[in-house]
Amino acid sequence: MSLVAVALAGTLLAACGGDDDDDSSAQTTVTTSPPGVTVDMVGTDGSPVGRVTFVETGSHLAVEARFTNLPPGIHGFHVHAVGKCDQGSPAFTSAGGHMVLGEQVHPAHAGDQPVLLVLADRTAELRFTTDRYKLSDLRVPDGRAVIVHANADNYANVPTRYVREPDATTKATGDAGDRIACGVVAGAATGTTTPSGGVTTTTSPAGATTTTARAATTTTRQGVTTTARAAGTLDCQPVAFTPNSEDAASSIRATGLTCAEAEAFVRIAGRQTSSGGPAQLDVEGYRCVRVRSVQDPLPQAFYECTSGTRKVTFTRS
Ligand SMILES: [Cu+2]
Repeated sequence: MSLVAVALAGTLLAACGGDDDDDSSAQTTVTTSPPGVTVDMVGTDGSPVGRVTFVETGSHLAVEARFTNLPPGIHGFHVHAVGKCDQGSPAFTSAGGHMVLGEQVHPAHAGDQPVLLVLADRTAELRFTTDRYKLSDLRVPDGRAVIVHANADNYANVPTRYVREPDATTKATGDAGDRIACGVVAGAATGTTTPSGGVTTTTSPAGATTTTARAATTTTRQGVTTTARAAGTLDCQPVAFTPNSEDAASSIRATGLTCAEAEAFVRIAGRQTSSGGPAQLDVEGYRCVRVRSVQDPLPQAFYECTSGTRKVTFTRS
């Protein structure tokens, strides 16, 4: 569950000098550690089942996965939106839908990846490179989750001779089924400070994100605490919501409240949306209207919800 800087060392040998007698100039060794993260994977009973590493190689990420004790066969293998691997039934739905950067549908989600082939001896190894996301996309404040599914991922490739077209679930999930292994990519781990008043400033090492929420001041007078937030806009991460855990708001913008509050809001409002979505949502204290609806190729709905200076806009995809 920990975020560990991967110490896959690149070794640079700088041979010096010629055939002279100066022993001290024989060679110089410089060791560097490419930025990366290591993710420990667990099964539905919490037992370790493997490890996945993500290491920056040039402009791409090299992904290496090793597993033991998984059911033989082909399994969907994705990065999911939220760094939470809660047990439960069904397991690991806390990880939300596939990681989406911008507006994407399966199999073009940023978190969509090659499937995992588990051998008869229940082990699996997979190496690939991806340019669909960067370390900074993994090291967001809420983290991400790596998920192995029970079934294969059909990448929404359902031939039209069988059905008119793949339905929304297929296009969102690839029908990869239950989640049988999960590992947390921890959020940005260093230099996080949370002063009073809800100001969150996160500074991260190279390759990670920097997120700065707007300023806030908290005053307490005669036992009444007032938090005044300065105006500002936050582009928050996608958030998955029930009842279909693969459903996700592809992005959230918020003013007057934190990303965590915006995500909590979307978890409520999102439940009422479906496909193109209704014209209005009913969330106590808010006025929510659909401002746009598109079919590209899945239905998407864009909502604006306001309550005084508090405003959440989100895309239901
Ligand atoms: Cu998945």
